[in-house]
Amino acid sequence: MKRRDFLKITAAGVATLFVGRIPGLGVHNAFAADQLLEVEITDALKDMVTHNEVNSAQCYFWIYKMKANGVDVPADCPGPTICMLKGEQITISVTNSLDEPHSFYIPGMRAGDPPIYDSGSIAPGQTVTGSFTATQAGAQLYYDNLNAPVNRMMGLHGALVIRPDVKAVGHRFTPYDNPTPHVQALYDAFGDPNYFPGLAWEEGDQATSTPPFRQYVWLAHEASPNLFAEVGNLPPGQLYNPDDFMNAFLRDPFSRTRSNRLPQYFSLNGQSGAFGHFSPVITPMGRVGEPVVVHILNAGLWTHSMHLHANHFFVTSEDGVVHQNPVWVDVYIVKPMARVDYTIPYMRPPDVPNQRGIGRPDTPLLGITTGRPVWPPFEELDLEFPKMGESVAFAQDGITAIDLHQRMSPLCFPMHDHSEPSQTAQGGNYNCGLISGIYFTGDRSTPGSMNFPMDHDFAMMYRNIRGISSTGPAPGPPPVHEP
Ligand SMILES: [Cu+2]
Repeated sequence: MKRRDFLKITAAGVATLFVGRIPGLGVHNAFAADQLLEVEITDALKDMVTHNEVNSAQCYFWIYKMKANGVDVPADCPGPTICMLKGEQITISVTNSLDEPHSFYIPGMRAGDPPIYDSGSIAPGQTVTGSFTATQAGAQLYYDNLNAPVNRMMGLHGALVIRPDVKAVGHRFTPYDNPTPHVQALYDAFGDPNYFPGLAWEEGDQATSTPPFRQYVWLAHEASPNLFAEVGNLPPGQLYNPDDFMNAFLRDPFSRTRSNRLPQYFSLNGQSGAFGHFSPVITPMGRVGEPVVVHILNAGLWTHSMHLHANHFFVTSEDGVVHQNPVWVDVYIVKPMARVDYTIPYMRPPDVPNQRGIGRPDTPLLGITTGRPVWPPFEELDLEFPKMGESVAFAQDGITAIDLHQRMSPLCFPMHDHSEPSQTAQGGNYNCGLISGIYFTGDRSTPGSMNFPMDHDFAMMYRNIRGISSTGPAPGPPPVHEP
């Protein structure tokens, strides 16, 4: 088995390539691809989430390794996220450095649309050059569609996000070039203080490092070190039978020694557990009322059911089709190869509805469950556990008083997957799998709430975002703890 590259585990997350004029999202490893993208199809050995001195925990992958205008993009599985504005063009040159035919393929955004790009079969050692124009807005996978699903599952996949370049007169931007009336109405309501007291989706604010068009990609995949090594060890030119691959990956009997070929690692954007949860390109960080859209792409063979805490989200698009009536839910099914957009409104958590909606000033403000007002957020304050000012004693440890109450902001809530096997690594280690979260970092409409105490994980996330923002201010001292 060749291992042309070695990928160390990192909390940085998958790199993002911005083509042309897209404003920076303030994310790690952001490159402007501009025109020329050189892609090499190669292989790599990667440290996995449980890797440490005792447990080597590595996995073999096939990867798309890229150069943007001659500059190396950090290699990983999946490949970099490519962000484009509708109308922009990219020149792409793909070289196959592996031993069997491979491809670079981007299907159309909607079923029946022609492919955005198709390199066709690229022989070992061969280079295929072409170009494509971003003619449809939305999020889509790029992947190797040969010997399906083997080549894609081995790691040859990544995300492409295309944003509309114009909006309808009198309306706000949505992530779509064909929004339905209800999705348009939802995005029009963002930024309206009567409904969502914060910046609209298309609005940014450099002073607070808040980018416009806040978008994230959750690219789901799962890896089997034993099966992937088996594929990598085949003699040059020999293909792994796809049916055998599916059977091994999904139906191998369980074993206590990890010798089976079932997936052992479940990831978002190639990251698992804490590495995913603390990655600023995976876990959204925002302020009350300031929406983000999360493009969920499932490159794997597993069905997911991703549950976001703190906020219900609107499912605004599915498989490229914008929903007529975006449902407002807290968990939604994501099948293999499915594409689902979660639009997260960033309501103040918990999103306790009043009698006619969420905190609208012109409607009765009584909470459905309590009959008490939902604004100011007494319910949230009451839900602090334990209540503010109360202390907990651990007599057996000689500790008499610890104030354990959880504050309002900054506060991180989890996103976990209701498909339980995905929450583990190597058949154990719960919470080492496909997870993410959502951070609330204050409320710009409430005086004083932009100054908050820092804790370690929040400070790390905040530094990450401020430190690498291409358009925001230089990193400054962290906000101070209010007395
Ligand atoms: Cu849940």
